[in-house]
Amino acid sequence: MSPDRLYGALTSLGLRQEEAKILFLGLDNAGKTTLLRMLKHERLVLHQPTQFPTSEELSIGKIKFRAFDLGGRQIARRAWPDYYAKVDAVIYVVDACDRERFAESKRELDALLSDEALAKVPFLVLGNKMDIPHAASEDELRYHLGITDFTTGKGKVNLADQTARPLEVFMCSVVRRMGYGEGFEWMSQYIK
Ligand SMILES: Nc1nc2c(ncn2[C@@H]2O[C@H](COP(=O)(O)OP(=O)(O)OP(=O)(O)O)[C@@H](O)[C@H]2O)c(=O)[nH]1
Ligand SMILES: [Mg+2]
Repeated sequence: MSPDRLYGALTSLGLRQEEAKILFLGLDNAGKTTLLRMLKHERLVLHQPTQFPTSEELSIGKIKFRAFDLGGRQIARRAWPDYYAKVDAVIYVVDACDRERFAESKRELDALLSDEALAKVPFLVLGNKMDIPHAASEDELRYHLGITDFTTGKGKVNLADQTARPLEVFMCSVVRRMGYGEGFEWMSQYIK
């Protein structure tokens, strides 16, 4: 996706009075911090596992929103619920190559999806690391996350006719800068 389209996708976030609050969640090693750094600095940086929650104002073009990177290690996950109030969107990152942990990732995603505090919040699931040849396909990831029947479609939505919680899967590679822009574009339709 071109920077212009990504910019366009995020424009709606910038029209708000307050910053949108977006949580970056998912297991450790999924690529959350790498994505955040890429969005913020447009370059690839290597990271230590995130030990403490961080929050940053992100701007892409003139658009600002606040992103919370809470860390995905088991101990860090315990703090996730402290951040659920007034969330505008959740970006749930999955390592699409780490099949051994799909079940664990599904458990955490299920817990998030069934949390009352996040009941109406749009979820963008990013299947990351598509640049690695044995990465799972989008269908495979949907299947293992158990959300095949719950995703709401990638097209433009009629917000007035919205009964199901917005939930979609986009495959991406943060290191190749592919895929997540389309995901943001989809998600931005739901952020009012
Ligand atoms: N091949 C490949 N590796 C990636 C990609 N995105 C991230 N990684 C690598 O995945 C590893 C983990 O990335 P992080 O961004 O630190 O993961 P995290 O989700 O923040 O992990 P925690 O902080 O422990 O929750 C790093 O070695 C990254 O370089 C990608 O698109 N492709
Ligand atoms: Mg991290």
